Amino acid sequence: VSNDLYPNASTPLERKESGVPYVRPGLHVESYNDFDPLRHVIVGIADNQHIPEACPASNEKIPADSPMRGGKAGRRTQESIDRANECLNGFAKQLEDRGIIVDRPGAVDWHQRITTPDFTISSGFGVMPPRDCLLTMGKSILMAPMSFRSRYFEYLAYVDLLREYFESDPECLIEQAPRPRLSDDSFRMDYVAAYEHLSDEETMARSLRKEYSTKETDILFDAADVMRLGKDIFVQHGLTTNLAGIRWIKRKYEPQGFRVHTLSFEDNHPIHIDATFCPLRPGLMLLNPHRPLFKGQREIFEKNDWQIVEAVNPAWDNPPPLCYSSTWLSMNTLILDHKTVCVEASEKAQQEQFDKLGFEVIPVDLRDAYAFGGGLHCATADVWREGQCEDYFP
Ligand code: ABU
Repeated sequence: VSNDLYPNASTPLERKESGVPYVRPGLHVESYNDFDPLRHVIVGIADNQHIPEACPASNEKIPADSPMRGGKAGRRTQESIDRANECLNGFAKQLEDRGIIVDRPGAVDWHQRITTPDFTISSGFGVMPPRDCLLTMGKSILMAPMSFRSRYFEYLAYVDLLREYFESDPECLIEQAPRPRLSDDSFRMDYVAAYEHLSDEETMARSLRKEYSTKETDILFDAADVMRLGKDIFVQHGLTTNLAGIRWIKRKYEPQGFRVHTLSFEDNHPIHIDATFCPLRPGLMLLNPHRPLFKGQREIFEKNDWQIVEAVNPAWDNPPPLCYSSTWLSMNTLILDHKTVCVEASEKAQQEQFDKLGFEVIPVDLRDAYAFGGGLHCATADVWREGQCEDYFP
């Protein structure tokens, strides 16, 4: 892959040429939540990003009137890639200036058509956002079985980095969830065909009945549907995570002492929990007021004296052009420790809310990278946070 296409990617050539995975003394992999002191993180890159053709899973997420649904497939403009990288690199620098180690994903040629025995699609997606692909659970990092066909090979961008982590930290384990097939049998194709003609009320009714394009044929989840709170893991059932995925997470992690809970929200496009219900520090959650929790699902938090506060409205009425996410990326923040939070620079009301909640707020210019896969939490994946696996819900 040409380095010119991936100026921000990691894995310098000399590491590869030596043929020996690079060992980084002192490197540590461990994280149990999203709020303990952050020491090491991966930040995504926008290099060579494409808008793939819509696929059965992405179709449900792309707004009916969006140009991404049809004609816009292809490489994003160089101008937009450069601007997104300016934002992502600035964010990485702000983290490094605070002593946090930052890694970037590696280069994979996303321009190529992807073909497996089960499907074919115009291109890959890119290497934003790492949060969807990588699930750091304690001392292991798991590559998630994602449902968008364009993201089938996204894990390749992390293989070299993860190999380094494995060689550098003798306790680190690298894992891969079962690979899905993503054939037409994996999806309700009638639903896919009908989707763009459905009203918001109809999509909401389907969502409340838990009917999504994804069937239960494959084991599917995005790592960003998983919220880690020490011994408790909360997983959102929705567009990108099916019940088989949640059962797999249960069977994998419960024998290790974790407790896995399913969460559902009144949301007509439930995708990724990190703009819906976000842990801020022990005892405090931020809830999207437009996506209330299903009845009975607040109890575990309230019984354990956790406060749930509603997020203030986003600053913007619409997401930026060619963006897959909603305006609620306003609450998609990166917490650096129990008192410090990175918030998008234009989200003044969200910054004020954090200020009142007792946080030092670090504004980060990231809106022009939103279209590449999300906000500050989406754009990152934990490698190491200090702290242990606490029991917050005894
Ligand atoms: N990846 C987070 C997107 C959530 C949202 O669109 O609200």
